[in-house]
Amino acid sequence: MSNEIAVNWQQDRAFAPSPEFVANANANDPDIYTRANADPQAWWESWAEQLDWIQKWDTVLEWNAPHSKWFVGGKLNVSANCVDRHALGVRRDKRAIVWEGEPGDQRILTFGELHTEVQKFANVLKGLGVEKGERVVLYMPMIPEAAIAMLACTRIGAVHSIVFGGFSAESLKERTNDCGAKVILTADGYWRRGNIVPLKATTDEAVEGCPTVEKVVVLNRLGDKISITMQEGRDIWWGDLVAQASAECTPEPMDSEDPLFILYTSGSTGKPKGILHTTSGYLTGTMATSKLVFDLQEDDLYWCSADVGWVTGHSYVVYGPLANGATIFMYEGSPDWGTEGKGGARDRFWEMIERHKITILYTAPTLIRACMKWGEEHPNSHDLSSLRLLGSVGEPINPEAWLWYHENIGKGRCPIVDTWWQTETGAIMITPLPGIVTTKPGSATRPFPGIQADIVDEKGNSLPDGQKGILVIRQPWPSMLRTLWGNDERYQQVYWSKFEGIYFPGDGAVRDADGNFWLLGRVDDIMLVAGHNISTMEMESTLVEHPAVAEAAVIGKAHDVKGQAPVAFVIIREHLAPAPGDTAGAQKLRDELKKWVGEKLGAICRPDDVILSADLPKTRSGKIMRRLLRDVAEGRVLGDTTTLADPVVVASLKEKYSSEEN
Ligand code: 6R9
Repeated sequence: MSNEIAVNWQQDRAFAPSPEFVANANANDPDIYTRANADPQAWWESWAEQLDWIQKWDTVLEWNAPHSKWFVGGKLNVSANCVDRHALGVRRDKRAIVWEGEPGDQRILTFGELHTEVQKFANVLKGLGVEKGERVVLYMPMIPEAAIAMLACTRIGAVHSIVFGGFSAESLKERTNDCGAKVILTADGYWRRGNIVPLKATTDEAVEGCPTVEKVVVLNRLGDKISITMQEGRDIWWGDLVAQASAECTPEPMDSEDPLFILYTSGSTGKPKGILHTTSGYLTGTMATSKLVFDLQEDDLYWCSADVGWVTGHSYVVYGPLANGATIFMYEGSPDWGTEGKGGARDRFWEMIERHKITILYTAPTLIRACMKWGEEHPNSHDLSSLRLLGSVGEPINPEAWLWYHENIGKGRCPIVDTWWQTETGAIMITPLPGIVTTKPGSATRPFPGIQADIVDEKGNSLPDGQKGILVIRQPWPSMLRTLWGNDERYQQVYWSKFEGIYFPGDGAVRDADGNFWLLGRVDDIMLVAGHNISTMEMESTLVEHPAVAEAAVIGKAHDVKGQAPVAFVIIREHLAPAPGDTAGAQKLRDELKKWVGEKLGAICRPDDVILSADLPKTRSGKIMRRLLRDVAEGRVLGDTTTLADPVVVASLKEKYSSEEN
């Protein structure tokens, strides 16, 4: 790849942790890195020792690339580690879950109460005939029962597979059939931006085509706000089952390598991949990273805003924090909806942080950029002084968005942990430890202790600092995926065939002279313009540095001479956007942005086209889908749009593209 170093990852702005933060941090000794990396197996073993085991392991790791087994011979139960050991100890009356619904309704569950609910629901599952190793699909809103059901599955050794509640009947059907689930857990519906999302109706449509499904359990979330049909013999009310269930259920002793859950991620092509995680390695990895990366302390109120339908919701809403006995905050709805049905409120997050005194916020760049677009008056009208740590995940965070987050939400006081990882990695892989690492806006900084990340060229040779290349992980780690459900061949081909015995995550990266990693986006998204590798990330970040730009997506479109030509789709901050119909103003802004990029990154990066857009096509977890933007720019029929949050966005961009092309 090209040797050029662009401005964005040469940021000289650096933020060292404050002495006050360092003094109380769970990790504040830099030697932790040296010790962990000198003997990663001993390091992971020291974390596994902090779990409650029914039977201890004999061997830490068996590695027959690309298959790993961790803590071999050990037995334990995930729900016992996330709930029982707290409920039966000093945390019985400590809050485990603080929940708020979109309309403003609230619930609190202590560890003691969670213990009861999990056992009851575990008995419900048993009563439905679910046995160890069998699959249960969850198609649920962000309500405490989602966490209860996950933990109940783990208690009896059932394998859960969560399908995000915003997915279609077709997606639900495909995933349910792929894992062969016996039971689907759902709700009548839930609230989203004041609208009802009719989960049960969608489930009915899906289950028509799901021969393995015997029972559908339906939670009453909306009461008389929705009418649903219950199919005799198949559909049962959640509440009725729980009312009859015993509150005692002994946790099933699970083998370290017994399957814990399957989570489907959409590949850029082909059908979704069923990522399989197993019991002890996953729990060890999520517990360790939660404790050190989020610096969880006994009195924290920790909020990870991800939905449980994504891996972030698995690892950092439920398993990691609860394994540490932390109090988690959960919110059902959208960030621009007020309590009591007040629409258009763009301060809901900040209002809840103030009201609940939330101390840690872990969210995604897409949310931060939306808030930048909406303006700082929203966070500024709230007291955010309870916050002490901020996190980011899901996409590279542009330096400008990082600084906005730091100044407007963290008030310059809270460390930011930009955490790079994947559904496949199970736990955070590259991240600052907030009490040790000096952060730089836009860099995920260092591999977590015990993780051997490197940057290589196409042939797999390590690259020196400052050279853009391909991110790889050289050694196995406990929370790594074990295979793709029912398709080990695809597992080997996707992750292990590019470089023999080395994990290939599919992201580009570069390391700076201080050893910090800068993620450059998916390797498929990196452009080759006139022989130069240009990352979408560096161009997008340069655009976001312009005062008028809140968000940008850059793609390379086929070009006769250059190979690829950069095309930028940008969202303008609302108060600086040209008025509708002001074509001269829009043209001026487009020219200015082209010039801006050309001056900052060099003429080669100057976009051929700049499209001013109200929105960008995103997956439902908020990642920009550049593949579809390439289809738009190259005038192709749009590829698969089923995972889009809002298909209208890309359709209207397609229309706009031809009129604004220049
Ligand atoms: C946790 C999650 C994984 C892909 C990953 C990368 C991108 C996630 C990032 C990041 C740069 C970060 N990604 N976090 N890129 N910096 N902090 O998002 O899992 O949905 O499987 O996506 O997301 O491209 O490969 P998943």
